[in-house]
Amino acid sequence: MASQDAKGIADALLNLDMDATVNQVKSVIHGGSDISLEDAVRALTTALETIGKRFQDGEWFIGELVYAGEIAKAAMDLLTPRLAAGATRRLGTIVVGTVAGDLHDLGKNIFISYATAAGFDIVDLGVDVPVQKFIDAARKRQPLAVGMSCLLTVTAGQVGEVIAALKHAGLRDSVKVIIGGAAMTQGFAEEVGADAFAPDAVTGTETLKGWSA
Ligand code: B12
Repeated sequence: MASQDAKGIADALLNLDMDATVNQVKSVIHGGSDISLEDAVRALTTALETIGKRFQDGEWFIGELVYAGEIAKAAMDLLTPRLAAGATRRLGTIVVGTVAGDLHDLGKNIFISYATAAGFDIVDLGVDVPVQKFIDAARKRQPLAVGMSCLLTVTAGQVGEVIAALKHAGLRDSVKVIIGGAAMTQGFAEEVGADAFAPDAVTGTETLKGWSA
């Protein structure tokens, strides 16, 4: 990664500078930078992780966190369609959403960008997704996998409910389930019968590639 340009994007997000972040991402898209689209996503991911830590350490407050999320979303909205256009092979469809009661979407969106870049077609159900919406999408789109994001321990039960509903609908045998987010662990995935837990977007995308092969 040409570190200066990547650092520029990460710094712009860390400085909560919407214009600078968006302009630098546009420059990457239009070939005015030495770094790739994927490097830009990596830079945004690194900055978001730092921002998460600052919040947990009490250095940053909720207003800053929300605005950082808006900036990251604006940048990802520019990058994701380009990443899709650059993917050469179509690897399958993935239905993705953040479970009911949970509004966190930064990690889900990062995962979507990585999976899109790899060649997956994403059906993004958004945040606060009710169980039935996952089931309806799985029935209609017949995806390779359903991906759930969950960051709150109080909403973790939703993951098991979606898996149970997939079984009840007769869909579980034809669809893989992958989960991620701060409230998820490998042990939890095993407990609720998910096929995989992804600690990060890169690992999640690699797991999907394995299923697609
Ligand atoms: C940013 C943030 C927010 C933002 C969310 C902005 C947004 N648009 O998403 C705001 C300020 C809105 C927010 C609100 C709240 N938050 Co909050 N938030 C965070 C924080 C600091 C960072 C999360 C984040 O975006 N990280 C950066 C991304 C890139 O990383 P990530 O989410 O881990 O995603 C990566 C992987 O996990 C994985 N991944 C994630 N999802 C998926 C899905 C799939 C399918 C795959 C394959 C991979 C994958 O790939 C991603 C990229 O590598 C976390 C702390 C933490 N440790 O997670 C708390 C945290 C999750 N929040 C917490 C809480 C309590 C709340 C609130 C209840 C606060 C409140 N009192 O109002 C509300 C909840 C509102 C709701 N109903 O959802 C707690 C949860 C505690 C718990 N155990 O339940 C945490 C852990 C903070 C803490 N330690 O207290 N939050």
